[in-house]
Amino acid sequence: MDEQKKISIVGVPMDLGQVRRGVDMGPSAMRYAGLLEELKSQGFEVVDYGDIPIHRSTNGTNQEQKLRNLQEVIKVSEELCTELDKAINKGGFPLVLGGDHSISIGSIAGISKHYKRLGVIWYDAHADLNTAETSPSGNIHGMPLAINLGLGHKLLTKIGGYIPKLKPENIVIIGARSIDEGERKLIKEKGIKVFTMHEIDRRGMTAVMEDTIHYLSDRTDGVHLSFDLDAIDPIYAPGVGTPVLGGVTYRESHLAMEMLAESEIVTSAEFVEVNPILDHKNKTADIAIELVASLLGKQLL
Ligand code: 4U7
Ligand code: MN
Ligand code: MN
Ligand code: MN
Repeated sequence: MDEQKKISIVGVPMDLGQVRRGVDMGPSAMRYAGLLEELKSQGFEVVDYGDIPIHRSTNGTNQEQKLRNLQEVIKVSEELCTELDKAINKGGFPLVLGGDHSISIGSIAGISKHYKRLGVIWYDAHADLNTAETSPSGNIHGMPLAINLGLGHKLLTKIGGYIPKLKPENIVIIGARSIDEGERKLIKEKGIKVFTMHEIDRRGMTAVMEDTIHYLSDRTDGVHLSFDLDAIDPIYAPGVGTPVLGGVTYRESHLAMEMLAESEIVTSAEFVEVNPILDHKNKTADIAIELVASLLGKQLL
């Protein structure tokens, strides 16, 4: 990384993309875990833009329907999109703190304006490729990747004023182990590259990351890392809303971040789904901070 590289932090205390309270405290938990201090000690200039305001209506809209809290999610997404667009214009590496994964509708809308062929690494136990039609839950945090592909409710896909934000061939999903029927269909239909836990077990994280880096650097002009902490096994990262057994280990995740740092392909990142209420002594936020540090070039020696 360049000397005195600037990191631009934006928090999104969003919990309306799902039903478990607590993930709105994710940005506080990561700041409390020492994010700014860590980055400064690594020699970065850090600008913290604070948190995007979350607008809550008394009961939430569309509560019983297929897109829970739709109006609230739209509003936050538009604001996050604008804020990130401005932050990128001022220079600096955008680092977004979630909040549930619905925030990536707004973050990728703001970021992909700046790239012709934005690539995305979706590091997650889930594929987040549902639409209202396929979703078993109606929770928007299970839909952001589909929305960024232009699939789903028009009010969500058109955030930022353009559709789509991503091309299916510029996406790599890593760590998936809970994929719904509709998502499986979409992955096959669109030819989306997925390294499930099976590939990680079989070939190892080194090979998976080598392939990912090679694949994306050939075809993209920037890469956004969307890191859902539930990709990591709940033994290490229990503070997430939708834990799934059999995840990526702590060390494998560090290795993945270190290889990304070395490759220098990542141009923005977000860390989402940290839920301090479900956590033990803030350890999931601690892990997130350590992973940010590795991603930004921290080495053991
Ligand atoms: B996360 C789920 F059905 N697929 O759509 C859904 F399993 O951002 C879970 O990855 C989504 O944490 C998880 O509700 C969304 C479910
Ligand atoms: Mn997710
Ligand atoms: Mn997930
Ligand atoms: Mn989750």
